[in-house]
Amino acid sequence: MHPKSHALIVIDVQNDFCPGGALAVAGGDDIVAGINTLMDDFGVVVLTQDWHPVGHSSFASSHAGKSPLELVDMPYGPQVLWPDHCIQGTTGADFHADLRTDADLIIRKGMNPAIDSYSAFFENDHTTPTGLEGYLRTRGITDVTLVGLATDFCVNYSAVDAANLGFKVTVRTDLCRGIDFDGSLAAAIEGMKSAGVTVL
Ligand code: VGL
Ligand code: ZN
Repeated sequence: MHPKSHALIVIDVQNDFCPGGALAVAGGDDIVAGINTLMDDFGVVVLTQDWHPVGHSSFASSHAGKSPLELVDMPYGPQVLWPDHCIQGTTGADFHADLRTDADLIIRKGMNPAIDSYSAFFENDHTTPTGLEGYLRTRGITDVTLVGLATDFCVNYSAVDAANLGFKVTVRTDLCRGIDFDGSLAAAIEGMKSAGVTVL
């Protein structure tokens, strides 16, 4: 059992990121049982849920002539375009049916139509907070362990933001799965390590 000051953050274990989903990550469902077991070791568990409105600006379908995995320039910088995924209220946005949801907090992100939000802490403008930092600090959390989907996007951005905010961060890569588009997985591992994240 970890001390009460150490929280588990489970990133986006949702149907659309699992095999058969709109933005399926290979083996995304393989990690569910291990995450459920790991929850027993933590006094504070947070789940995140990617939760986009219809027509979200991160969807290729919202940009004429663009396909998924193409880049567009947004006011906050380059943005990868994705297939429509995790639309609010759809089955694709639901947590994997086997995932334990008896968590302390479920935080939703990606609701702003104009800004994507990979990180559980900030939208992709790196400025607009989700409120998770305040929640963790007021609960006395100093350490966080991250698991979930996808290693190279939402887990990566969340881990780096947490480290930059001063939390002691561990990523359990055995309980994560990546998209690995154009070398993104290796780059993410390097980026997390340089930010001071312990990558296991
Ligand atoms: C994610 C791409 C788009 C993720 C979310 O959870 O890693 N990736 N939206
Ligand atoms: Zn998304």
